[in-house]
Amino acid sequence: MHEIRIGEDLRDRNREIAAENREHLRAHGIVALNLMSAPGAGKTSLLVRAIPLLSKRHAVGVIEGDIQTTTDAERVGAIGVPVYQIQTGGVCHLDAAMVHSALHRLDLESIDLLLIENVGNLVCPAEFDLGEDARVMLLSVSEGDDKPKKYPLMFHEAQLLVLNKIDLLPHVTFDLEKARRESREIQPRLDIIELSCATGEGLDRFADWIDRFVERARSR
Ligand SMILES: Nc1nc2c(ncn2[C@@H]2O[C@H](COP(=O)(O)OP(=O)(O)OP(=O)(O)O)[C@@H](O)[C@H]2O)c(=O)[nH]1
Ligand SMILES: [Mg+2]
Repeated sequence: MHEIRIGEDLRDRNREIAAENREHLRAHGIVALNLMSAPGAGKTSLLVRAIPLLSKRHAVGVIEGDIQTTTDAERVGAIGVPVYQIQTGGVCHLDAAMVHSALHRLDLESIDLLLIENVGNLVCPAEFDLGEDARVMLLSVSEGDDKPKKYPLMFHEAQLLVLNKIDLLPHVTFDLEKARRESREIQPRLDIIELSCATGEGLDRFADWIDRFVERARSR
């Protein structure tokens, strides 16, 4: 009973800080996306491949969340966009307070699209609102087509599902149609894009989705 109350207090406090982050971002005209997936599904690879396309139309900034190391921030920073690394020190997700402190360290005047790479985990990140405008979930075909049903919350909370590593389809057992169908059973409004960060196939569709999303978010 006591433990449940602590969990609820934490989540209430997180929601309050997330609302502050959302206001803070809106005040600076920044649209924010939260990228979530299991470890290794390709979040950093997608950032590295897509940011050069996105940078033609948006001023991109990145928050990198990792349990340890700064390797992802270094990979993304090498493209030349502002990056702030959060090392959670063992915590399995980003929370709104971590993003709040990152927002105070980034130059928000020079950004209009903020991409947040969450810690690799199919469970915990879905429970923490960061103040983002939308959640983008990645599922790579090497993880198995049963994941939507096994980890429904993350699929339910996402606006866009990226099915990544489609270059591996000839080598793995993954039923794309089943993954699409079962994801939409969980979230009927889910947009789905298939792509490969290795070959670049589908990256243009991802960049177009972001353009349309940013336009809609701005006109609200
Ligand atoms: N074949 C193939 N490999 C990919 C693709 N996308 C990413 N990878 C590889 O998958 C591995 C993990 O990719 P990352 O981009 O580091 O994945 P991540 O989701 O950022 O991982 P964490 O930050 O650890 O959660 C790397 O070895 C990538 O080169 C893809 O489309 N096809
Ligand atoms: Mg990464």
